[in-house]
Amino acid sequence: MERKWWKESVIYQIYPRSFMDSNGDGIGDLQGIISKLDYLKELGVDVIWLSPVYQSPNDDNGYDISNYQEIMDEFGTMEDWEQLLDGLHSREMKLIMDLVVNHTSDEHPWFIESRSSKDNPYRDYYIWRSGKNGKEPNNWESAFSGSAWQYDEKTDEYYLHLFSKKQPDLNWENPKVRQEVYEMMTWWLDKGIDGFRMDVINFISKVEDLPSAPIQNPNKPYQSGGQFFVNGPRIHEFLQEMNREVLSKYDIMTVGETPGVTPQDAVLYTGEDRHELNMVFQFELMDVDSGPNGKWDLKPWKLTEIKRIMSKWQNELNGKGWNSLYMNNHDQPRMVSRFGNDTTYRIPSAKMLATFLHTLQGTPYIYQGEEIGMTNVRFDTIDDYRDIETLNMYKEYVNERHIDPQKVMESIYVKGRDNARTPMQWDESEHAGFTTGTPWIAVNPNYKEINAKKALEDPDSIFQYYKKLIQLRKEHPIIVYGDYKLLLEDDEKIYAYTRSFGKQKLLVILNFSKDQVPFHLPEEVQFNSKELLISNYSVNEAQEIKQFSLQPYEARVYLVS
Ligand code: TEU
Ligand code: CA
Repeated sequence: MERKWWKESVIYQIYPRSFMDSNGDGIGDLQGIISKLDYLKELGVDVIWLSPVYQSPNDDNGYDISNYQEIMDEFGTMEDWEQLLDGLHSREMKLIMDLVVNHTSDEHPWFIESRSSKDNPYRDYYIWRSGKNGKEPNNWESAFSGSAWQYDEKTDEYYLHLFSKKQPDLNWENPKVRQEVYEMMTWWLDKGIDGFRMDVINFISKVEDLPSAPIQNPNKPYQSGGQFFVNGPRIHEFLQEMNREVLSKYDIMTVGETPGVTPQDAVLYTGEDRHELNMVFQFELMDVDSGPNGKWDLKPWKLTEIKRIMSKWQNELNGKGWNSLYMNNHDQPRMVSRFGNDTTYRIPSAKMLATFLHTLQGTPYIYQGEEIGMTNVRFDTIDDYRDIETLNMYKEYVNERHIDPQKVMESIYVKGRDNARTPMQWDESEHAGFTTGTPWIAVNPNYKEINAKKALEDPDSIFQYYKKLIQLRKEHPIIVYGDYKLLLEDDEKIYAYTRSFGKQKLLVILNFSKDQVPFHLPEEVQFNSKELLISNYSVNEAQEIKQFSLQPYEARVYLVS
């Protein structure tokens, strides 16, 4: 397998609106990020993935772009952006930008032109259809509730929006759209960025005649049309064209956000001979605690299910593609609350989960605040929430489907995206040092106990543990490239696996439970010598490990030979 810098990197995602506010308007900004570059360098991350900072009306907090080549006013100026890029490069860190080209904002000049008349040259930059018997062109639902179609009076047609009404889908069948996107990408790459994270990039190719979906969920007026646009008919053709026209000309990395992707698809997206992308974000792990009616339909996860999913991805991409490794981002609840324990065992469980993500084969992603064990939030009322996905769902479930508001709030507490969007907790001063003004969304009340300042001062903090994991990845190629093999497949509390690389073997033992559990080393794992690389409890290194008792959420990594 070829060695690549993006395989050996650790990537840190910044959601700029919530990272650091430098001018007291309560909204994070580029100068705020610049003031924290030494913090990021201290952590030891290699690449920063910056969520969108382009001009946007912020209907979906920047994922609705009205100008791809201007910086959002609230975030600062293009000069600030240049200063950020220089600040990263001078610290030997790289920058990848968020590419959102499945849709634009409805305030983008292209859409303003497109909606102005049926024969406008930009009409076919978007997906317009006449209604059927006074209704939408088909029964697809939007990810943000309601129909995926919006009626536009002026030309008596509907336009498609898989997300909010203010996020009209671009028509990738139109070669002019593709050309415009490639020119914009080239413009950013020529400014010196180091790659892209590509927003729902596997949605851009839709089945030509946009057929209605079969009724899967009878108690919903609209149905998921996913089978007609997830990994659509021309997706590989489009990505290979994008690679040929743009990506192949630079030493960069790309990661596709691909809901609904399988490992078989991922081999097609990330195989080095495919000339498409370097890696993708899979969603099987993120769906492990969703019931049949989607993410808000809460279901407890099972460790054996997590093992099945992650082992499949480790094994099927080994030598054929490349994994991204994440449990957190701006769309997901906080991992220590979801997969660990955010009360009694917050610190050991956060370290255990970090050990999991950073000892698998693939590129690990850290989402802002994960490195200090930030947790989910429970605001008292829906009025404290900001995310369009949450607010639209609340209206649909409570006002239209008359579901008990408290039950809906419980789903929001567990799965809402604002769990990840409360301001980064820097110190114990007011608003956690994020802003001197009023934050756009309230700070999690636990900031006095959980903040970066405390983490930097505490040698046993989650931050220091992440720093050590990142360092280990640099020192031991086996962690990046070693072959994965699952152990104890049926154990519902212990997740153990080995990584093999030449004569070396890594043994990873993780207790995913709050119980003290006996561990028995499987016969198949034979070795003469062992070296403890990292653990989240103090361990007597001379201790025999053929069988011993694991503490709650205990993690151990041994290098054996
Ligand atoms: O997310 C795409 C996506 O699938 C989300 O709908 C996600 O699965 C869902 O929110 C989980 O609850 C991308 C961006 O990451 C997200 O922030 C945007 O809202 C969305 O695309 C539209 O751009
Ligand atoms: Ca600001």
